[in-house]
Amino acid sequence: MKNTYLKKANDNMPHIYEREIRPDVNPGILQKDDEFVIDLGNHYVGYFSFVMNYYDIYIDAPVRLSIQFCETKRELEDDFSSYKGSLSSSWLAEEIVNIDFPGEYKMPRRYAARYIKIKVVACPRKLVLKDFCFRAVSSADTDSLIKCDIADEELKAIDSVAVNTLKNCMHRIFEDGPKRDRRLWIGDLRLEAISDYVTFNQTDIVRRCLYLFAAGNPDKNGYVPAFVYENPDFVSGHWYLTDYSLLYGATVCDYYNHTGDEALFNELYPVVSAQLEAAYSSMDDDGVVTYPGYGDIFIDWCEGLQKITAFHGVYLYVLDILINTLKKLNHKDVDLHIKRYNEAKNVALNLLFDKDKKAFVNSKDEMQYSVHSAVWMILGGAVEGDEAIGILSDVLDSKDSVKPFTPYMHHYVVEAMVKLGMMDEACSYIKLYWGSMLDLGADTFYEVHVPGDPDFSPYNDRMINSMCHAWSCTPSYFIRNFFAKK
Ligand code: RAM
Repeated sequence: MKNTYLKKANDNMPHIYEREIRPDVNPGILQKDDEFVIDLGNHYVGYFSFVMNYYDIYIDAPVRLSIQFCETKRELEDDFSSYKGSLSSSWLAEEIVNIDFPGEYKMPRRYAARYIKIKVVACPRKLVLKDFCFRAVSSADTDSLIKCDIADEELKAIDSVAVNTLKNCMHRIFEDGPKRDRRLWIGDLRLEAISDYVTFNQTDIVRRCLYLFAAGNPDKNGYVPAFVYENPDFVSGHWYLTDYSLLYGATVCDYYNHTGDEALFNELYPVVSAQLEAAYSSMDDDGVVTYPGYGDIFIDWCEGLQKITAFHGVYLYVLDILINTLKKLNHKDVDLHIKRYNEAKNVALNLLFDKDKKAFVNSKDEMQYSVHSAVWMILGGAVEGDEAIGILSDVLDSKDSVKPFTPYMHHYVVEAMVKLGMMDEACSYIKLYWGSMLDLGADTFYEVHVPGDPDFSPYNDRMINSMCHAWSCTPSYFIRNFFAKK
């Protein structure tokens, strides 16, 4: 089966489009210690080349350059040697290149950058660097971008940065970030896929990604891995994030609901149902979906976040989406899933919800009050209507609640608002949150963004943050579905 999935994944390999960016820059005659910056004019992902020549006297030793690729202007000031983060410093895009002869020099690796800082580290003579070329690559066909009539200028600007973010994360797969980690994660895939449907509408890449996870090695509960690698060859990920595994099911349903491709749904349904089965079998004695004793739950990158309630909400949410999809297909398993949904919803209301406080605060989550719990319970349909609006508004307004950190979690806040019909609030939230990245000059939306705390990083060093990140591209999903003229 694994080989069949892999073969089908490869049958859906997207075409890679290329475009040459030739920045107009003339750094003049260069000598040791000179440095200059190339501005590509926008954020791109691709390959860099240039021509090196001597100025008057032939070089009689190699030329050594330091070349730093920066996604944002702020990174131009970064000294990578001071990096102290928890992820490998090898992600930091800085190269020392030694060039033996005059002529064209093509850098072999792919980079994500708007700015390129070049410093002459060592050279025997005066030299000239010219004909800079950045060969930008993406599997997004920009000619097929769906046109969209957005009257509101602010939303229009946000949509355009969101589209750029998605485009620069589209390659052989939906990468999470072209700078880092460059792999396929379920949580990112889902948000990229729903944004793709209203922008480039390229479904081959979605199919490819769905097959790749189906080919992954499940853990002993049946959960698919949180990520996979596929370049040059497929390797199943070694980390299991159980909320992500469940969201694989939502991604398959979204795909079917968008394309009507019943054959693919039926082919992947066993994998989807295995995720729900895994959650069902890992319930605690109270019927709350919980940690399986190994693996992990993601939800958000917040220090100290308690995740049981939110995870139970994810379970309800995915069951709900699955039930609606199976109903369309008159599928034999509808009743089973409805029964499990109702049981899990009752547990949520009886055990995870404090009726007096009107809040999802409970001992399973050490009485922690978080936006995450409320949002996922609302998305899961545990509470509805005015009651849900009150719960969400209170937790967002409270100075004591744990707030979302990543654009990924902010997406689900907006999704909850939309579900509850809070359209003005959803629109303001998008403008406030994603708009505040535009205020910082963003060409693409960031992996993490905490307004007022520009140095925040889940990895203890801002320099490693990815500044073009898949899970941040969803304003296009909201704007094009709910705020643009149809
Ligand atoms: C980070 C990346 C990725 C995300 C995981 C859980 O490593 O930002 O996009 O899905 O976290």
